[in-house]
Amino acid sequence: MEKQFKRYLITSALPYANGPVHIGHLAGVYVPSDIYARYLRLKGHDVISVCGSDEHGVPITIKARKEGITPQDVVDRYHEIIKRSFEGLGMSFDIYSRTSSATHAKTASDFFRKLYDEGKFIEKTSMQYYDEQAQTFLADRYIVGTCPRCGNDRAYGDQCEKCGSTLSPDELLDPHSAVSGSTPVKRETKHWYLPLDQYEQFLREWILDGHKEWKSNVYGQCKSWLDGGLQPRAVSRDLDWGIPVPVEGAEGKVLYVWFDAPIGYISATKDLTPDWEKYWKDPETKLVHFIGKDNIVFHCIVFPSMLKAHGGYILPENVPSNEFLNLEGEKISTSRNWAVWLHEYLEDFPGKEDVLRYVLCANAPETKDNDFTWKDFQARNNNELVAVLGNFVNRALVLTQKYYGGEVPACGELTEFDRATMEELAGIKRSLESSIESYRFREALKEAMNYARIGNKYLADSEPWKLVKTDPERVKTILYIALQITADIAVAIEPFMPFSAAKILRMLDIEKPSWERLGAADLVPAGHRIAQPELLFEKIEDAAIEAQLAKLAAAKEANAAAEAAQNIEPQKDSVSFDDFQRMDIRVSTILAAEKVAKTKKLLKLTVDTGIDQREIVSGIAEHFTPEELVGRQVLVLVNLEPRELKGILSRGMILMAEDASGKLRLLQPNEAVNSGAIVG
Ligand code: B3M
Ligand code: ZN
Repeated sequence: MEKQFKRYLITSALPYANGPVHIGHLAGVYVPSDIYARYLRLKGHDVISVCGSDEHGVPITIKARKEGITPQDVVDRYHEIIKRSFEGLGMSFDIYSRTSSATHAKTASDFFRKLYDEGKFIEKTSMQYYDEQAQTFLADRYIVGTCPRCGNDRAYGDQCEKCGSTLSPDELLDPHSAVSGSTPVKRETKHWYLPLDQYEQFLREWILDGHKEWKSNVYGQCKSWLDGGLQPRAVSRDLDWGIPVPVEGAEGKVLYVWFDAPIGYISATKDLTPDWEKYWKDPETKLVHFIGKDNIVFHCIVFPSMLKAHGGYILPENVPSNEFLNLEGEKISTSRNWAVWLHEYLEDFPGKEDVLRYVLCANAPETKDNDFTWKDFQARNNNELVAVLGNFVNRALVLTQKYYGGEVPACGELTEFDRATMEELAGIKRSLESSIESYRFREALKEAMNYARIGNKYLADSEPWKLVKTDPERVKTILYIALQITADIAVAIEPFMPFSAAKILRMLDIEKPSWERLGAADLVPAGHRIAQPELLFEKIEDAAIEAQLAKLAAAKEANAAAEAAQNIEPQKDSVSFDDFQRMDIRVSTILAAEKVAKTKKLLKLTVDTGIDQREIVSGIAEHFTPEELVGRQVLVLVNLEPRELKGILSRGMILMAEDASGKLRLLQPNEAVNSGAIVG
């Protein structure tokens, strides 16, 4: 027998308030957690779902520095964007809090202080990079240098983004500070560490023996951490953004963001209800953390050790975590803008919140990384939501209007076929429940959609539109059943697609039935009058998809340009002033241009150098048409040794600027000048 719980506490990873939320976050964490919370509420459980912005940590200070604003400005901006976009998507958090709140500062500070007072930390000094010019210790991210693995000279002290290696600041060659650019020195600094090694035994028993039911990706990661042996982890940092370490002699030190952030779940609960303790301290509460796979160690190893060290708190019953969602075959990347941002989606597709929820759940990376493509998004909308779900609901409602003026007909005697259909429907509830309760939401969504599939088949096979002429009594029963299925759908899809569920209920003009009534034979009673039907889903046209693909293409182009800008050729060996003086560069005017026959790249240009008129053969035919060149002023190296090309004597060279992508641009004086003017 599975343990029964009195209440549920659901947490969703707190998004960093240094950028908006994208579909990867949604598919990995938020869509699943909302499905779970809505389902439990429908079942009538005592459940709260908490979330909030994670507003501390180095990336926020980096963003602030880059934009010349304060970290507070950064988090204020993104907290708003994230909160609003979550609301737009119908996320049903009972509270969306933030870790810069006063409640949180106190909660996290007290938590640290208790552990400190009880001697649960160890104090250690170590040598860390210090920027003497800026007078600050440098977080790993603030140290830039050359990657020892791939030679990238823009690697960070914690990671090289070019080759993906995890680094430590000591491995970087030629390290320098991202704050001032100066070369940092090593300085001694003191920090507090949570000795995770002391919690190994507890963790082994609790997870490896006690939670074999956890998803294999989560369990597997925990096992490999534990098998690798745990080390003490620093829980403080030298930084001026965060919650101050609440002990004497800790000036300039703050709590490490991964120490304070999970405590944010507790603070959020406090902000939600004065009754918060029963959710955190009563073993009859089921605590479930929804997180992304890069957060597993913090939620399964570090935070439980913190809770254990503190005492008095319950531990999570489960930590469902998904794999990653890719976008059009590539890793989602915030810095490369390779993402579908929730707030932009909501603007681009108003009224289609459920479509995104549907697609992200139907295609969720539950057991392996998965790919989001706009084509698949369109196909799922058009072939599943419109053609199956919308179509069934629409037919049931429209036929009821048409035949009975919207009044639900009475159910007559059931046929064999009716009974078989209802039996099939009755089976769905159980498997839907077991899928959701074991965090298999893709499977659950398929089950929920089965109501519509079966409904469609029921109507297609019984053909009420034909029978209405020959057996009108029978049609009443058929539509009565079709309307009950419609109501089933409203209940079953609510966790997944709350907007559409509400719309169906409005069209049926009934109150939301409880989950337990799912499958009941009288959800929409005979004689009740339904409202006017509207379309539940609309087809998504190619143009909308192409616009999204164009957005991604633009991001790709911008990335290529940015990358090209980084690949600057190193400086050439120096030349003497005399060497330079020997080059005779003149402003010249192009008088004529034509392609050199039988070549792809060559143009024959006739130029007025001021000295004479001459011909120059230039390999620029793939970059410029003859027409766009004629009449332009350019710079010409006129004393370059003449050279014969394709039978033409070329006397000089047109100067061009070439970027790293190989694109050429002409150089011309900023205002017209006489041909022959000397450049130097
Ligand atoms: N802010 C990390 C992340 O978004 C983080 C989660 C905190 S949960 C306590 O990946
Ligand atoms: Zn590298």
